[in-house]
Amino acid sequence: MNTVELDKIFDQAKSWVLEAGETIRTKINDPLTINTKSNPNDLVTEMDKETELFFAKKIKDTYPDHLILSEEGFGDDIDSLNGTVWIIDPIDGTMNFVHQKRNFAISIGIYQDGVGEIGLIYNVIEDVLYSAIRNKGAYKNEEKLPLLSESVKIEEAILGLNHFWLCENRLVREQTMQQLVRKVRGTRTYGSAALEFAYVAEGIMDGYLTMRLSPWDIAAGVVIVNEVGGTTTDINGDELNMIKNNSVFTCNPRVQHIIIDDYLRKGRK
Ligand code: 2AM
Ligand code: CA
Ligand code: CA
Ligand code: CA
Repeated sequence: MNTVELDKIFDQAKSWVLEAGETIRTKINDPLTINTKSNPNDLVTEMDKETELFFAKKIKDTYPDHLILSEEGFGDDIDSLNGTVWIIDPIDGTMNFVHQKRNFAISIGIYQDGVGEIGLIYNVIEDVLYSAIRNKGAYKNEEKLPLLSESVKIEEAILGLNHFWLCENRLVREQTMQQLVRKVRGTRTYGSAALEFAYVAEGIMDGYLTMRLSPWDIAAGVVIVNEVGGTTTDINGDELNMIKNNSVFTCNPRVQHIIIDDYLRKGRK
């Protein structure tokens, strides 16, 4: 696909994301229909489904040969990223959407034969769109994001992670994670993987670490973080498989090796 076509798809995707966000904002105080999925804390609402359906219809009408990989079941059943694939999370941070009515995002990554070409993360309530086209830089609304700082040290880093890392888990020894939490300047937990990627891209967090995410949680974030010189792997430093679930570590490369080598690998169970 040439750059003119990609630019057109980007503009189209952006206008749909803004439209879907506007709909969500309009209905934000309406009563919610909430169901649970894999466990009582794994929530889904009618708004998650309606938003995904909105994108699926638009994409299938406009680009009948494009494929969709998405969370709520309106996408295609695909087992490869051949062709053009829209990887969609209609609401990332559903628990925040339900309980807080803020701190959630629409996340869309567009991949061409497995290569992330476009990323869009829309913080709906704040009306802030993080976006990127591969090799063209990343933006926060209309403002170009600078490359990540080259001077950040682990002692001055802010790391996004949730508290399950400090509980008994099957990946890394709790004691090692406690050492990591003490080593860095601070930690944050926002409850939306897409927003945490956006904050790493913005340089207001230096890394974000998670045990298990799906492709739609990270597809847009990977593209956007990449454009500011950030890097994303699994927690062992290995390449992600964008068609499966992965552990994920996205960060400023200046703290990547020390966190992986001295903590995540050293403490591995
Ligand atoms: P979601 O809101 O789209 O489900 C919450 O810490 C982050 O993890 C959110 O980005 C959330 O995405 C994601 N997540 C992935 N799998 C989840 C699960 N089984 N239950 C809750 N959140 C999950
Ligand atoms: Ca979910
Ligand atoms: Ca998600
Ligand atoms: Ca979701």
